[in-house]
Amino acid sequence: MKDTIKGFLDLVKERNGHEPEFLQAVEEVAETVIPYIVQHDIYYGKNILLRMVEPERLISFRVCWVDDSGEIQVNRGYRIQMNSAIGPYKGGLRFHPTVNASILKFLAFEQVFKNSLTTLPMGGGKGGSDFNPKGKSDNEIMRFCHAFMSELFRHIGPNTDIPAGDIGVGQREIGFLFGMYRKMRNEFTGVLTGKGMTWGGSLIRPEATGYGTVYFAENMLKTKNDSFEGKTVVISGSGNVAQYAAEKSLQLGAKVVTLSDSSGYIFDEDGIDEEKLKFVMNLKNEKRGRISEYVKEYPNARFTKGKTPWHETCDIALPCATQNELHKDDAKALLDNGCICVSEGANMPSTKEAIAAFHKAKILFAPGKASNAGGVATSGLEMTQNSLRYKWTREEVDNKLKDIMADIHKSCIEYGTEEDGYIDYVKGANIAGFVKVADAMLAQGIV
Ligand code: NDP
Ligand code: 2IT
Repeated sequence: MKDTIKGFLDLVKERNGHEPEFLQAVEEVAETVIPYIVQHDIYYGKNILLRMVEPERLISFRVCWVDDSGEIQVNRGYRIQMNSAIGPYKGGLRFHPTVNASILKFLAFEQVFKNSLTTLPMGGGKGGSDFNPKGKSDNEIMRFCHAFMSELFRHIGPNTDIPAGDIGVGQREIGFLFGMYRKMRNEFTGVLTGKGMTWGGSLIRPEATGYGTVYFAENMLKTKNDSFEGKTVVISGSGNVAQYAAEKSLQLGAKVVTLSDSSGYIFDEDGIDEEKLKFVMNLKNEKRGRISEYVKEYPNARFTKGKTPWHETCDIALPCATQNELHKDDAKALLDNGCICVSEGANMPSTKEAIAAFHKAKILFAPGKASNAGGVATSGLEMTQNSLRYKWTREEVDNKLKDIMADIHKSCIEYGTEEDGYIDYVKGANIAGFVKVADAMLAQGIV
């Protein structure tokens, strides 16, 4: 088995040797899925995984725009159309200076499995740009988004590829992107998700990723007859996912003690309650400030510069910032301090070594492709409402989200339960996600 996995990974490395994040995501899937393929004749010998690691299409384009000082700026735009066997490409857009083909291919690859897990008919894709939104004026953001969409529009559509938000892309950016798409096509369609409530957006979509991450953790805790009530929660990030993961944790009776951004983290021993969270939402979403400003408003809290929050004591950890933000020594600190549950809100936040440590200690650990799937699932529900030209209530969407997270949890149990009863959610999510896409690919032949 080891040789088969190594042979496959050697081939993938040969083709993608300069893409570390992509290789990391593929390796995790290969290690759990190849043993399953070998045991199942219908998948064996058909190079299905080899087909799945090659994007169906990789689009890279120039984005030129003029900044407020009149200077011409040039950025790189991408869309990775990874797999459309079970539905149109679906996945977010990331605007961040670190964006490159490796990061977007890892995200697109993960998205294929995640979207399959949601139970909805969505293929996988991802895109974005190395554009840095930090410090840009609203007008600069608008000009960049318009320039970006003036090329992307020819590659996407409501039945082809439906982008959404990710790091650096929220409702403001989706608005500017949607405006240019509508103008170029002269069509009002559900081509993007995460839209505003008066122009085709779905209730609960802004909350969905964070809420879903907590719903998934709730499902995991239930297997141990446990809950969020009275638990201490450590959260990284302070963007969309982190904010709503915090909100739902509070609603379920937990105490949230940290939030972070790329400059450091804040620790509030008294707990970040609803009022304090409102302050954070205003600070990050309206004022576009830094998390360190929290301690000016709440002097009992402390700010630790340049560090992540994993060495603070907690019962539950929710990494909600970015990839590879939780390393082996962080995992060790969490375990030493008694953490019993880690639910990933971000994509691939835990390194391979950190996951191995969680598995060895047999704590509850959910990989992002299962636990953060509530965001894209609710995007799927937004697409359904757009097609129906109808709008569900908050309760309707929230109940569907809860059901989807429970279904994903069930799939992980089905494919990930070990002989001793421990649930390996990584294995469960990878195999369950794989089976649906592989079956569709087999049915459709070699295309
Ligand atoms: P936002 O842009 O709203 O927030 C991102 C947060 O993470 C900010 O606090 C940001 O800090 C921090 N962050 C970003 N990059 C880094 C970095 N390199 N090091 C440390 N901190 C960093 O993004 P989202 O909340 O939407 O996304 C967060 C994560 O969740 C990502 O991994 C994304 O892929 C994933 N995700 C998002 C979904 C969604 O629906 N939005 C769905 C599923 C997953 P700073 O402001 O300093 O950059
Ligand atoms: O990583 C993700 O799942 C997202 N950024 C959300 C994608 C979407 O299409 O809603």
